[in-house]
Amino acid sequence: MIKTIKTTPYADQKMGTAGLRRKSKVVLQERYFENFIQSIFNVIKPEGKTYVLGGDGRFYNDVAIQKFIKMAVANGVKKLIIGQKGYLSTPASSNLILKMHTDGGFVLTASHNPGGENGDFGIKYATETGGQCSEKVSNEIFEQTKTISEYKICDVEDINLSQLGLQKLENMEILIVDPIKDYVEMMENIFDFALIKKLFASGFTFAFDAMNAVTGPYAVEIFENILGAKKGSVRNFVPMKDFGGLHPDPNLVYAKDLVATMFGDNAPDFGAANDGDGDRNMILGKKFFVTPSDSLAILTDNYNLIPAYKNGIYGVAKSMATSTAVERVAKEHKIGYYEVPTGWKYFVNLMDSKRITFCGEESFGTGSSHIREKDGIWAVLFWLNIIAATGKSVEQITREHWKKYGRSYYMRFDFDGIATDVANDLMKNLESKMPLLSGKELGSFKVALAEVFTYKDPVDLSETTNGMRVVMEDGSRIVFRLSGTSSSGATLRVYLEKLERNKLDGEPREMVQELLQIAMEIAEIEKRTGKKHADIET
Ligand code: G16
Repeated sequence: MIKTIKTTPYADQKMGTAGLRRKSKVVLQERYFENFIQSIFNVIKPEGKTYVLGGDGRFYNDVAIQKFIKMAVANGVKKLIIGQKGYLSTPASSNLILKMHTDGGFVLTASHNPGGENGDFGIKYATETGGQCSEKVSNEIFEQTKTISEYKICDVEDINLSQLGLQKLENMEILIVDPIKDYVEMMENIFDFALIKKLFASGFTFAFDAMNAVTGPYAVEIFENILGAKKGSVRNFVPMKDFGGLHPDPNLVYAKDLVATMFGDNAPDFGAANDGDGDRNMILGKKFFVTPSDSLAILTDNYNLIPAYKNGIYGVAKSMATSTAVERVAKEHKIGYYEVPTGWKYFVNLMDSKRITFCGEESFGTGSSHIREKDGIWAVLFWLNIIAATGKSVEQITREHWKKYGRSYYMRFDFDGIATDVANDLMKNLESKMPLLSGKELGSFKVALAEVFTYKDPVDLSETTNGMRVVMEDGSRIVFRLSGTSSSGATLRVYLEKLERNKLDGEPREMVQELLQIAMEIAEIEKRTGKKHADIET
């Protein structure tokens, strides 16, 4: 039976860089989840449409997914395609949206943010493109959340999400699918699995940390069962509601155990980690870390080693904050090159219009037009394919790359938990200084360009401003941005890039120290936030 329930709005349901992300306790408030889903439905008019649905298994996924199903049927959805037991990684969901030609999809995840009752919960909404909705649509949804007065829900028993196959709920079809099968097939069609199998058969050692999140089952199937990596190569492979207490963000700070393995005695040849919903990746060699910016540049430089790309790629794009390493590769290969605001959604039009094939971000996201999301396992397979084809180690590949293209020493400094008004004032102040910085000498640098970054999408011509950049004459850069994925308060991100053509063996922290000092001063970080140091350095 369909019920219409009266509700009152919540004021804080504006989507950030990737959907809505809030503390679990906020989402647990009565009607909070329902209000948000109904607001989306009011905008996208789901009657007679088909959607993909899944989640990363975090706390509240099981409750929220049942609510979603009952609201979908009450709102006239024709069909839901759901990952078995409610699991789907973000890339697997994007693949299903495209492969099954659905009208869009929903992933219940707060991505790399921690989970559990005291962690975060979130909702990513993708359109029929397989990528997240545009800013225009997310603004329309936000407007709905401000005035919502009722939502529709069907009063029925919970649905059995374990049983594969088709079932019917009132007039809606529910297809429960294996969350892994289609994803594996896609990967087999991109990479040279036979060659990677040979690599593992030759004794190549590997460690993959799924961080107790959704990629565990995908990674066990692909790396151990199909490609033959030694059993036990994949760790933390059982998805848990609170990720076993881990912060499922694959970087040097949060993937501590893996980093210890890779920098310890008897380190495996290759190490990698993925995040909560499987779209981010970190790449490590024996006692060696590859920055996501370098990883994007190296993958792009080696596209011809991969079966799916060997006949050529359209071009490549990066978020503005990502280092310029890939720009040099694009120039060398004479392929298209684009710089977009932070947020994977800005790559979608470039992929759909065949301007780019690859894209990536400093925040551990790399991907291609095989789907419209970043893809953690794809990046790992790409590296394995390069290693299998060249016989070179991660370190060797990266060092040879620096030798050819120069090295962008790159680090990100995060200042967390700043009061929102303090962070906004800091950015406003910085913005007013931008025009005054051009041509100025700052320490040993001379500023070539200082500006608010504005992007005009070449397809829909929409304009977005996001962050500020100070570019030095030698190519080094300082970028300032506020995070769009914090679940409370504000996080100031300061991205530093020191370009070196000859000094290739420096310590990244030392190499960016002067830029850090300059950034702290021009943004008045200590004076405004009371923070002498960043909370997180990656
Ligand atoms: C999301 C987006 C990414 C983006 C990141 C930025 O990542 O999907 O495209 O780079 O947010 O985060 P912030 O605004 O905090 O710097 P994810 O992995 O959380 O979906």
